[in-house]
Order: sequence, then C-alpha cells, then structure tokens
Amino acid sequence: MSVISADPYPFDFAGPHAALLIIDMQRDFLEPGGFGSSLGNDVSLLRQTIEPTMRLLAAFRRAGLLVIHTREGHRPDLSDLPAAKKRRGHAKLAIGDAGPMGRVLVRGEPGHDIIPELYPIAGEPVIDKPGKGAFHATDLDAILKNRGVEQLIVCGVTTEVCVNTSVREANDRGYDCLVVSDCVGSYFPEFQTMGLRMIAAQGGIFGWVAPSDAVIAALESNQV
Ligand code: TIU
Repeated sequence: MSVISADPYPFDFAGPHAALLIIDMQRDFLEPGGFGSSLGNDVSLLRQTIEPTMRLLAAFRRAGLLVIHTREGHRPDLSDLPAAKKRRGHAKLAIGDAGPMGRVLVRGEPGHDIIPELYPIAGEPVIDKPGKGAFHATDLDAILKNRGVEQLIVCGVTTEVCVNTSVREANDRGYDCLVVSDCVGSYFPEFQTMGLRMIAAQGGIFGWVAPSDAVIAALESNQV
C-alpha cells in the first residue's frame, strides 16, 4: 500500500487492485479535423494531456498493472446509435457521417481509433462504448471484477463529459476513483476546473483528484 497525496484527502493506493482507465483518447476528439474540432472546439487544450498520460501509462506498464482503454463509437450500421444522439446539436457533421477521418465515431474508421501516442499494446483491454459512460452497455464491470480491480486511476477526455459520467458510474458500482488532473482535458477551461472540483467536493463525493507526478511517485515507490 502506498499513499498518494490527493484532494480532498490522501488516497490509499492498492497497487494490484488498481487499474488505469484511459477514456476516449481518440483521433476524433484530439486531432485537428476530427469530430471535436468540427464542433468548433480547440483541440490544443485536450492535446496538453497527451504527454503526462504517456508518462503515467509507461509507469503503469512498468509496474505490471492493468491498463484499460475506452473508445466512444458505434457499429457501422448505427444500430446502437440512439436517434436522439444522432439528432442532438443539428451538427453539420453528425455521428455516422463521412468526415475527414472517415465516418464520425464509427468503429473501424481512422478517426475512431486511439491516438498513436497512447496506442494499446497486447493484453490491454479496449472497451468500445456507445455512450458517454464507460459502463453503459459494455463489459467493463465484468472485466474489472474478474481481475479483482477495486480502484480506478482515471485519465482521458473530456473531463466534464465522458470522464465525469464514467467516474459517477464507477462510484455507484463501488469503485474508488482517482482522477488525474493533468491527464484529463476539456475544450472549455471553466468545465475543466469545475469538472475536477465536483469530483472531490463534499469530502470526495465521487472520488479523489491528484496530479500525474503524485501517482507516478506512488507507482515507483516499490510499495504497490
Ligand atoms: N468522450 C467524450 O467526452 N465525448 C464527448 O462527446 N465529449 C465532448 O465533450 N463532446
């Protein structure tokens, strides 16, 4: 057991029972020309998370702990895409439409895939999720239970959408979540701030928040 200095109070890191959950670090959200930028968003705010997440991912791999990646997207026939999600926003480029990186948020298309900097390696489960939450309509909970995971160290995008939704889902399923402040990103600075604050508020109502350096230090303390 190793202790991570975190907000709102220290997090007892239970190494073998912890997994790194990297949410939706997909080209469609992070690269210019993808779905995120087509909605008018500045992807540079999200891209700031890449370098610290690479360092954290390397530390988890060195420690031999479980790493799980998620991707938001849909079947090519869009049979798992709710009509409401397709309609929402009246976007010029909607989910399933042909965009510069293939069909938007469709599995198997280039834009749907994970950015090369954080690409999964053999043995790291990839969860394809049709919703914002990582647990909705996926086998993530079963995988975590089968591997004895009780704690999630959470990275990814975007802080207030898929990260917050997934942490709330995880919280209700009994997992302790630590959100890594510099490894989660939002297109909106105010949502980044509040998205993190609402995790740790009220004595850690949804979990803990700590920077990547604190998590890496715990991983490298040889006490995990
Ligand atoms: N992964 C994720 O957060 N999906 C989104 O659609 N996020 C937005 O902020 N739009």
